[in-house]
Amino acid sequence: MASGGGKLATYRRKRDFARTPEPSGAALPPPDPRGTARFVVQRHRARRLHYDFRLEIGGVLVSWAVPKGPTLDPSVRRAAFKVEDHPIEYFDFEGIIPAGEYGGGDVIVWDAGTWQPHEAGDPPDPAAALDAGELHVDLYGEKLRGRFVFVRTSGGRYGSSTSKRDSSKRDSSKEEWLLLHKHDDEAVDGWDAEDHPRSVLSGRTNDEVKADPERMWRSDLPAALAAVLLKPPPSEAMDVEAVAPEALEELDTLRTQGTWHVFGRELRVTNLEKVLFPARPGENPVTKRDLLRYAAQIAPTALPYLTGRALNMHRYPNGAHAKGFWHKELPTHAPEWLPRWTNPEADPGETQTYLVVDEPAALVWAANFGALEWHGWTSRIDEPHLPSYALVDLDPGGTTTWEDLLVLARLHRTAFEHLGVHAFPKVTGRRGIQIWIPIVRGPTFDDTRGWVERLSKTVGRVVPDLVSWKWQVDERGGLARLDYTQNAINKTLVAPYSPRPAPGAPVSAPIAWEELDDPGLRPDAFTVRSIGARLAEKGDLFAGVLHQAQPLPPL
Ligand SMILES: [Mn+2]
Repeated sequence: MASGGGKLATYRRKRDFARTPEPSGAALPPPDPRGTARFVVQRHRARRLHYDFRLEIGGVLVSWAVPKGPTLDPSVRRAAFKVEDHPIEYFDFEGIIPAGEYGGGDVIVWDAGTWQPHEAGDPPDPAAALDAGELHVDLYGEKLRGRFVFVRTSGGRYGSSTSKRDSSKRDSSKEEWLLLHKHDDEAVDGWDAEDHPRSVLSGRTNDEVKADPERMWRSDLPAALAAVLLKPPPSEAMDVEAVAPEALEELDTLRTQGTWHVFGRELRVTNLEKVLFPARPGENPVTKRDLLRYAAQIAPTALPYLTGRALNMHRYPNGAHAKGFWHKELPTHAPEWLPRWTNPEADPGETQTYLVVDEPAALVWAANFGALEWHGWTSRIDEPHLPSYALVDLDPGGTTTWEDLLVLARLHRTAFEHLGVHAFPKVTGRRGIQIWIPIVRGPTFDDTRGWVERLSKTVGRVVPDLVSWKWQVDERGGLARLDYTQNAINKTLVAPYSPRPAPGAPVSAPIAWEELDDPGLRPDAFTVRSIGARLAEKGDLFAGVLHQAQPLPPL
């Protein structure tokens, strides 16, 4: 079995070293080698065009360069040259490799999915099959499907100069292999990779990625850090301009109500002096005017997480100290310019038409409507049944301390690191922590819910005294719940940067993973008054949720 040893061990050591004391990831089982693992094919224009075919085996990406690309045509055999194993972090890399470096050029994620070994022993041992020079795999990708065979033709055990005894020391990167597709239901005569040139990750071609790359691979850095973002944060990339200073001045000149000209719209605003959030000690209370100002100021940052999604509004028209209620239906008196979506599947009596915050003035309108909390759907309106995130909700119980919750969050951090999954934490603004995992669209809510359930149950088994799996709050004995059931259509978690109904107007704030080790971190520390300075200092720590969509690895 190939292992994650050798040079990859260096990456691992560095990453583990960077972490302060935390529960060991050793409690988590490695991905089952008999189960389904991931594969990726990257179209790589280096000195010569080739396709890098990578299979996840034993914690690394076992790789071949296929000059003409894989094909579904069973009458064609492609030459495939074994190259060095790549770190798992390379799995979803798309971008540029600097000229002059090894492999300098541009890379797209041409296909990705999962695979299973076939006829590789019982239990299957794909690493041993590779060593023996023949591996049969069933691929479940977007482009590549059906059974493929890798066969070594030279440079290995059956090659000219290498004896069987030397096979463990063989330099496998010199091997020549053949790649072919079997005659099966997925075979397509005349199928050519070059006729299918777009990335399954971004929909872009190599030319388009080269012209406007988002990431660069820095091979001098540890794999976990090597994919360097080249783009500005999405708030800027989305081209929502900051609210005009004149608009903020106008808001301050309005008395208790009036017409506000903001983001190119005329908004009727009311009750501007009303206190919506009681004061924290030593602070002034937060009025509706303050909330509208915040909505306008945060819109460029918050909008990328809300656009294209139905919005469930949590309204507190009488303030955070009174009872709130869900309001999903866009009211008939709403201005005509407000973007909206009518759910074609809504039954009579269910919400028909939702607000969609596709422009910044729509967020200000929602705030004026008393929507203190903003909950965008997990799926987009163009495919409401396909989530774009998987969600982990660390929901504290009555006896769960903040330290307990941090233990749970750190265990999840270890799990994601172990799996090579990009995941992004935020504090809720109340007592909890959520983790959002951006995914390439495809899995259903059943899939994401099952995946998060398996992950969280594995984590929960490490600390059974902290976690309850009971459905009813009063049966949980005050323990925390790892709430995978939020992965369902029209279930929502509070959006990043949304205010929460509590004194001082705390907001749900993205955090860096290392902040879990900051003794000063609190789940409700950041408010509508302080989040701006944090953003100016740290940027949008959630940006990867928008940019790093990934397939979920099998669990
Ligand atoms: Mn390559």
